[in-house]
Amino acid sequence: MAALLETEQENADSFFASAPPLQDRELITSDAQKFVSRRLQLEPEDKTSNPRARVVCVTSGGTTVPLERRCVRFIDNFSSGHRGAASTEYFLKAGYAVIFINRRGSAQPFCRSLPEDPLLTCFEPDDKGAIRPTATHAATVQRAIKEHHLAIKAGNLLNLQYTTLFEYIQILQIVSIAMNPLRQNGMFYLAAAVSDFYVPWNSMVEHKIQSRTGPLAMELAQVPKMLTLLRQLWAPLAFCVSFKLETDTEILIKKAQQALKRYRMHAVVANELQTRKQKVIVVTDRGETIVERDESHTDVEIPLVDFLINQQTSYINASAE
Ligand code: PAZ
Repeated sequence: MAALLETEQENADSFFASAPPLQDRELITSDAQKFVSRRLQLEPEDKTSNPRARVVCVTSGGTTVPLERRCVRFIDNFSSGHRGAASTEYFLKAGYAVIFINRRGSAQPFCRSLPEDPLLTCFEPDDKGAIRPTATHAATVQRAIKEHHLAIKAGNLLNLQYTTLFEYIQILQIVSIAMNPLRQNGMFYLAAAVSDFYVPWNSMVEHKIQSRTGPLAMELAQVPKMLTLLRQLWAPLAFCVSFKLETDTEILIKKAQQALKRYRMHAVVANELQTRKQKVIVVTDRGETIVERDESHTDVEIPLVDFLINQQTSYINASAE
């Protein structure tokens, strides 16, 4: 295990050394640290069962892998961000503070029921030219704006955005290290779809790849296994949940079990592309639990978040013994 960690550390070091510097690095670091320290200062009476002492980092959306430094073309990973946005709402409802690391332009908490182009669809000018929500959307718009502002104002929601794989991994590292002092009260809920392969920055061409040179052959490097570093170095005591998406149901559970073991996750949420909104299977070292949305067709994230909160409570209680 020590040798594996050393290799992953070396891979990660060369990834970070060659990655383009993260814009606003200092600001993101201080925002994450301040956000966490507010929770650490809460000092609730019973830290073991009080969700208000807890912070969850929800990752959401898909990372891009640029093919050129002045990026015109990129490889993308599928994720609408719905899972992450919905889960953020339910964690907030349960009393958690949420650091929401999400892909720019992907689904946002409280906005899921708004149409795709909310600014143009949900608002209209009145007789005097003032802009107001349309009658059809007024209630939804008001609820979305009110709940979002409430969460931000109360210091319960921190929104950090990425586009590229380089940004995602650097932000995740900053947030993980900032969350380390929370110990077992930290949770990682890693629903983002993260690329397994990338073009290292130091071997990437500067300008747009030209098509006149014929077919394009590229070698992609493997992304270092950041989950190993998160679990063993960045925030080793936090409760850690990763996600496994497959399109072939035959291999889904096996892959999730492998991830559970390899990265020492506390839970792996297995889901299949077509049915991901109806059903997920949570794999832990105690076996598999099917979690489905109920007959009223509410979000599957309601029972999923609930299940994971209970798992974290058991983990905290067991650590306190
Ligand atoms: O974002 P979304 O709601 O469209 O989909 C969620 C998901 C399928 C991306 C997520 O549940 C997931 O499985 N993420 C990890 C993907 C992976 O295996 O890399």
